[in-house]
Amino acid sequence: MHDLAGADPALRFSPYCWRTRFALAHKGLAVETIPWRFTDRDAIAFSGQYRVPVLQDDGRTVFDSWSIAEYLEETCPAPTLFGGAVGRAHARFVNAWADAVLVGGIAKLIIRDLLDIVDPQDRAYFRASREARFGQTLEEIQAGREERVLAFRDTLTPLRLVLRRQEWLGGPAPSYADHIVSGTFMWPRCASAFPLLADDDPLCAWQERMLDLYGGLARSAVTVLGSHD
Ligand SMILES: N[C@@H](CCC(=O)N[C@@H](CS)C(=O)NCC(=O)O)C(=O)O
Repeated sequence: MHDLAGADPALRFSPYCWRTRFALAHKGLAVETIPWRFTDRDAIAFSGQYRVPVLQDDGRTVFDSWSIAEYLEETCPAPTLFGGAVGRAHARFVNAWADAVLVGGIAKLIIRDLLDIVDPQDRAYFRASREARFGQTLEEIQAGREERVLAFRDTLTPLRLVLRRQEWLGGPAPSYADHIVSGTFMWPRCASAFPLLADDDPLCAWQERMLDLYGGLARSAVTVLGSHD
């Protein structure tokens, strides 16, 4: 699997690659991750597009974290990621919500921090592509985050309401819905020192449970603050 890495090849911070890492671990599948940088376009040209994750399995190439989750569910049905067709449909909503609300919200809080951890070969591309997308400099986008983070935290209320009633978004056991949201939170956890959640946020308990899953896969991830172990 090609996996986005920073200047430190051990620093893996893509929200989409983390969704796939969790999904593979859920299935009990071992994976070799290949560090990839934004400007390593040639390295994944075989997939016909230029975004990671890209999974190669048994001669097949699958890209896009959602498509990879569906591929894994098809090729390796148990333990299930979705819990059936209805669960898959609901997870599709969670995926869309995470991409639109969560990724967008987090980006505006940490985007300048990302410049400090991307590989030097990626810096000019990262700044130019993101500034073109947002129509502002990275510094302008991130400015005022100490106040703005409060409104971001409000957007997480649906998660708190669900997790007040059940241990996982998947109900009694983690499902791909948990991987989507937790994978997205791995992005700021690994790439930025900015505290996204307040210490007393009830979401922290769920996040701690996610960090412990799969032999502490996420807890042992390298972050800008070093290993959290
Ligand atoms: N919808 C895709 C999005 C993948 C994506 O945007 N990946 C980012 C890394 S987090 C990427 O490869 N970006 C390439 C670029 O910005 O040039 C998925 O779910 O996998």
